[in-house]
Parts: sequence; C-alpha cells; structure tokens
Amino acid sequence: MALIEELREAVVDGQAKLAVAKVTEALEEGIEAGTLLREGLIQGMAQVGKLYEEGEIFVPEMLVAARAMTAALSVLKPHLVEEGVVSSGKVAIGTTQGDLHDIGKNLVAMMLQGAGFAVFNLGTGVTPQQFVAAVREHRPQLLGMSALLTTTVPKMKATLEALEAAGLRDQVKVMVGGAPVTQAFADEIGADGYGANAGGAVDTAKALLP
Ligand code: B1M
Repeated sequence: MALIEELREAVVDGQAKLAVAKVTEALEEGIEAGTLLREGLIQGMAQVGKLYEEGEIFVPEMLVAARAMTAALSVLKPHLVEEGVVSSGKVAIGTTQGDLHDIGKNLVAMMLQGAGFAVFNLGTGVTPQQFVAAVREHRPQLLGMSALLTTTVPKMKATLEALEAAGLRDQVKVMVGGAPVTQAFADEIGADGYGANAGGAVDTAKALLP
C-alpha cells in the first residue's frame, strides 16, 4: 500500500525516474499491474488535474507529471498487454483535432491491444478528414475518438458527419470517450458506444464487435 502511495506521489511531483523505480519495485513485490495503473498512476494524474484547477500548479508541472506517468506506463505496458492474443477485430483510435492529450487514449489503445484487437493508433490532433482517410485505408470495424477539451469534443460530431458524407458511416462502429465526454453526449451525436475508462472502452468494443 505504501508503495502505491509513493508511486502516486512520484507522478504528482513529476519524478519520472522515481515513478519507474516504484512501478518496478511494486511489480517485483507481486502487486498487479492493473492495481498500479488505477490506484497509482490514474489517481496521481487525477490529483494533478485537481491541483491545476485550484491554481496550485501550472502547465509546466502538469507536463512533467504527464511525462512521469508515461515513463511508468511504459514499464507497466508489457504486464497490461497479454502477448500473442489472437486479434478479435480492428480498431483505429485517435485524439480529435486541436487536442494533444494522449495519455488516456494511449491507455485505451493499450488495453484494446491487450484484449486482442489490432489497433491503429492515429495519434493526436486528428482532423475529421484524417479519421475518414484512416477508415478508408485500414478498414477498421471500430473507430475510437478521444477528447479532453470542451473545445475539441465537438470535433467528434464533425467526424461522424464527415464519415456520413464519405459514405462510410455504416461500415464502421464509432466509440467516443475522454473526461468531458458522457454517454448522453455519445447518444446525442449518434455514436455507437462510449467508454468511461480504459476497462469500459474494452467492454464497449467487445459489445460492439461480438
Ligand atoms: Co491538459 N487539460 N491542457 N494537459 N490536462 C485538462 C484536460 C484539464 C481538465 C485540466 C483542468 O483545467 N483541470 C483542462 C481542460 C479544461 C476543459 O477543456 N474543460 C486542460 C487544459 C485547459 C489544457 C491546456 C489548454 C492548458 C494550457 O495550455 N493553458 C492545454 C491544451 C493543449 C492541447 O491539447 N491543445 C493542456 C495541456 C496539457 C499537457 C500537455 C500539459 C498535458 C497532456 C500531456 C499528454 O497527454 N501527453 C495535460 C494534462 C496531463 C492534463 C490533465 C492534468 C490530465 C489528463 C490525463 O492524462 N489524465 C487533465 C486534468 C484531468 O483530466 N483531471 C488536463 C489521465 C488519463 C488516464 O485520463 O485522459 O481522462 P483521461 O482518459 C481516461 C478516460 O477519459 C477514458 O479512458 C482513459 C483511461 O481511464 N478515455 C476514453 C479517454 N479517451 C477515451 C476514448 C475512448 C474511451 C475512453 O474510446 C475511444
């Protein structure tokens, strides 16, 4: 338990090396990767967001915290992703136009991979036209869009419209997620599914692509 708290603190303080050391130590002690992810990394990052909202920290601190989380995640990744699982479907996923937040999206991508999906990670700042091009090129059964800013969430609807205009909407299921996104919003824009977190995204993907 102390180790998880120390991991959380390392993320909040933006200490990448310490976060990596704590994850490594905790794994050696037999703590599950999923527990370290949820109770260490994600809770640490939630605390960072709260401190930012309260004006206690600013963008540079938020950035170093994100780097610490990313470094620790890279150690956790092989433990989260089961190797050699047969692919159960193709997913293309990206963060919407104007948005460079990618920690949560990468986590979702990683968990989908772990669940056996072949994942095309389209990166950040993906325009509606780029999402359409990716659907044409990779022919995924599922398209995932992530957005963390209230200003970039509307790009999800724009992408659905672009898919419709390109005649591709009925060829791909669409799942949306990200902190400001809700099931009600997903329903409103006509997305096929919503994931509240990485685990939820995997459940939704499985339900959409049985
Ligand atoms: Co940004 N940022 N940020 N930021 N940042 C937020 C989002 C913010 C809420 C902070 C705050 O004010 N409290 C706020 C948005 C406010 C708003 O729009 N209402 C904000 C702001 C304002 C900004 C800037 C504008 C700041 C500035 O420059 N003035 C700027 C914007 C840059 C841009 O995108 N154009 C900015 C920049 C940054 C950093 C670069 C410093 C860094 C991002 C680094 C990176 O991603 N590589 C950063 C960070 C780290 C955050 C916070 C602190 C943490 C985000 C995060 O990684 N969370 C965030 C505050 C917060 O969220 N509490 C904040 C951890 C991650 C695991 O969770 O991303 O929610 P999350 O993903 C979850 C679920 O949402 C879900 O599953 C994931 C795993 O559980 N999910 C999906 C996500 N995508 C999904 C897709 C799915 C399904 C589920 O299906 C496809």
